[in-house]
Amino acid sequence: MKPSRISKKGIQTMTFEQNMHDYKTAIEEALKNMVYLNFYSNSFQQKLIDSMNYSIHAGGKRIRPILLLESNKILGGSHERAMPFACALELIHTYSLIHDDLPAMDDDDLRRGKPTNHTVYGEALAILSGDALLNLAYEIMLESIEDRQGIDAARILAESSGSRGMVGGQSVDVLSEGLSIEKDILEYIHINKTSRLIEAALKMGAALAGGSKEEIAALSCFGFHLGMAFQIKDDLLDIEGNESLLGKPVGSDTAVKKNTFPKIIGIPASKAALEDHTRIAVSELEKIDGDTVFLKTLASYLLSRNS
Ligand code: GRG
Repeated sequence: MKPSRISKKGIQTMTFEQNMHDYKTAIEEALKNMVYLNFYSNSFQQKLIDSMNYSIHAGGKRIRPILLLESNKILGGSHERAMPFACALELIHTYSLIHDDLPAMDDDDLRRGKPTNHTVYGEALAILSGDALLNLAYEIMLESIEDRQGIDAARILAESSGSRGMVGGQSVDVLSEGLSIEKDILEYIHINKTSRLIEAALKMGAALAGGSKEEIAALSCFGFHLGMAFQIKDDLLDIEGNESLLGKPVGSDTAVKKNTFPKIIGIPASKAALEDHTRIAVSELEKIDGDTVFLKTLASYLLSRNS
């Protein structure tokens, strides 16, 4: 990784785009090298492995593992040690998208610009590949745990993605479809369905680096608000986005009568909430004594993203 400019803080940093690209390449490489996904080639469960690989390598933005690796880096952690945890997080995110697209949930045909997993491999294999990715995530983390910090990181992911986090949020989302809900329920859904995993990324990276209580709290708070902004932006893109850039149809939330921020509080208030969450997120970084320029730029990149 070559440094290409000097930041305001006088620390040599790469340009944001180069940094994103390098992180993404390293994550793609680590995901490709996961022996578990290549190991069983030509075996009886080959179709399952193909289906898992299909979604993992379908071209995600890798935002969550990037956030994990950066928060770990800011606090002086080891990139190599954090990478298996970053991969585990991306595996859990990918499983959630496969299951979210199923006919029993959002019933979507396109994801990341490609046919969804169940439209290619069938519903049964899509369910099973999601299950297998979830298990693989824990297998990878357990094999990488060296100390208390690794245990903490794995526990954060387990809690944030389970019934008190992402799965809990998804359950309320599914059950409230077509119903008229209050803003606090909508917030519960968004906090848990989307924000908790983004917050977990920051928290896991900080825990792996052995960050102090205050540092972990500030990075978590950054992640929480960034996650909320991310979901509100997703809701807005479903109304105002461009289908070919998004890689999925626009208007699908309205079609399935989903409860979204624009539906409950309107588009102008949603845009204001998006900016508020981004501003609060960035202000939390002032509490960190390290180079947070990349995270700040990433927050404004997500605010203006179109995919
Ligand atoms: C099925 C247990 C279970 C959970 C599903 C993540 C989720 C919970 C549902 C996805 C619904 C959705 C589209 C929410 C909006 C925010 C979000 C998670 C978008 C997808 O994440 P990106 O944009 O996707 O990071 P890529 O493809 O870049 O990885």
